[in-house]
Amino acid sequence: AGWLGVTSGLLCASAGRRTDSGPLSLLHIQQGILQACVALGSSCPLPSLFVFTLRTSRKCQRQEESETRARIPVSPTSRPPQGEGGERDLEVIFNMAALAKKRPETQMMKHAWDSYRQYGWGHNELKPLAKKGHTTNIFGNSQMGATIVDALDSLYIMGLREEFKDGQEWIEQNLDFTGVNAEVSVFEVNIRFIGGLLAAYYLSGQEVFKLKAVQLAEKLLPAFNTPTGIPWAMVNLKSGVGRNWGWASAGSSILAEFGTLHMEFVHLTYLTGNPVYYQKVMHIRKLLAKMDRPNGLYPNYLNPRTGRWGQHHTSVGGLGDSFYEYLLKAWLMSDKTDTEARKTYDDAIEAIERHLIRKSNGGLTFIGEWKNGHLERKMGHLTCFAGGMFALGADGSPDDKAGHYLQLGAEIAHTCHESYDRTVLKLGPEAFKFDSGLEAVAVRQNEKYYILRPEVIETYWYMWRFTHDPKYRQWGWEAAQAIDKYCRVSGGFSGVKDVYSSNPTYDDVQQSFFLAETLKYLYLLFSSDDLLPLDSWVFNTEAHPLPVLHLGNITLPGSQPAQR
Ligand code: DMJ
Repeated sequence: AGWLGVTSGLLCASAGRRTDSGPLSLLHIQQGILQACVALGSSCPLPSLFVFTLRTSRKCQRQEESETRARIPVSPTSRPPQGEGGERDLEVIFNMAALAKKRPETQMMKHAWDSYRQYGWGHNELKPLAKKGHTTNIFGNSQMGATIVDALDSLYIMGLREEFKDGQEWIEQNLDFTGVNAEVSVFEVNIRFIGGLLAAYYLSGQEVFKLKAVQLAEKLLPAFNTPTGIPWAMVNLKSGVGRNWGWASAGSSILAEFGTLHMEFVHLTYLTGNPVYYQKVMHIRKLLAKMDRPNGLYPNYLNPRTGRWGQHHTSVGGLGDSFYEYLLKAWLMSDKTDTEARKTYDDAIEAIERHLIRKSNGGLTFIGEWKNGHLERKMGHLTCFAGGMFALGADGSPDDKAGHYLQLGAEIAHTCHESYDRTVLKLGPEAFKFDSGLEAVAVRQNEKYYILRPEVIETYWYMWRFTHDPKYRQWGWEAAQAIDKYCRVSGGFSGVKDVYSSNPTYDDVQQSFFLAETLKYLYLLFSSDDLLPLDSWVFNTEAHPLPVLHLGNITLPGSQPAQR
């Protein structure tokens, strides 16, 4: 019985769940240890076993807390009509989530938020070492509180009530786009601000979030005034003048930018009844469908004046990534009625598998980059999200290949875990190679940094949801511990410049996506599947959950009747 206790503890520790035989108590496991030690005599490693017991008990306790959270009623399908009952739901969720506040992921969130609150409030991001606000060119010179908007739904889900209210108050009083004379990235503003506001609206029912999302979307619309309707990468929120990044091939717009608007824009039309948003993104889709694709692949660059591809560079990481993600998610978000999106996704992935996915000599599956007919055997941290995407798209894939795509997802998760495990800090580099004897390691100094990115943990979470293999929780826990150990500073969390150095320097930026994505995916990884179930919610590329639209016979303004 004693050893059974220890074994059960091990099971609980590795799976993060209670055992079938019922809840474990600390006493139960301690009894097991003592009995085992009596049998082992002087060779009994009592101190280590005691440490193990305490750790195990903590993990089991965390699981029980997350199971309590499972009862949180967050399915959007059961929401009261818009604007009614939001406050009541809020109460229920926050009360039920009281236990969640003790969880390590929540504590990390609190440290990140409190630091931003203290030193960077209202700025877009935080410099956690300098202890002041941080601004990047993606948001121009604005002070639009990107971290507040990006973090809202994570705060909500984690039950951080005061913090959520504080963020809401700031938004009500300060988030006003009318006079903002800043040139912002259309893509970044869409995924972080519009996505964040819409998710906060759907979760809390507070009208203010919807209102602000629509006001902001209006300001982005001039970006679509190009000869082809493919939007500019940047737009000035005041003048409406748009342009592209200077570094992009031949004045092109970027596939992952103009191809990552669909989810938010369809929701905007759904919520407002205004067809314009839906029409803008469907126009992009139609235009792409008519174009020739070299080797069946989508190049990352498209010129919005001429409608021609720029450089033939295809990537599932930076510049390409979320275009593929949004094809799949458009289908999921439409309650699987948007079969055109699904078919486009399947065709794109088929070509990617043929040309970009390989196995290294050491047996690691990787996704390379296609440059003018040549495969570069390098994979980015950003590309690691694809493990989760393949798993999410497995169900519904053609030719009964569900098992194949789930397996591919698992292989990518494994490769990305290796990229973490082969570093000194146990944090993943920005890019890693599979060449000349190299396996999942960065070579160039400017590829060795980790900037609090979420993609690997995102994939662990999807893989956990679809397989319940405890290794994904184990890997997520390793990453959480490494972040807490090496990226935590007194003024928040910072990226590090070299994951292969035991004494790394900081980049002094607390990215808003750390609060929106990295910590949210970690939290979800250790929560029950009932929290934001994947048949009711679809996460935008910034981890903002948007509900599946069960439209039935209703048609969106500007659309054709939905076909099953
Ligand atoms: C996030 O802003 C989004 O996930 C985006 O799609 C690309 N990556 C960053 C975080 O790494």
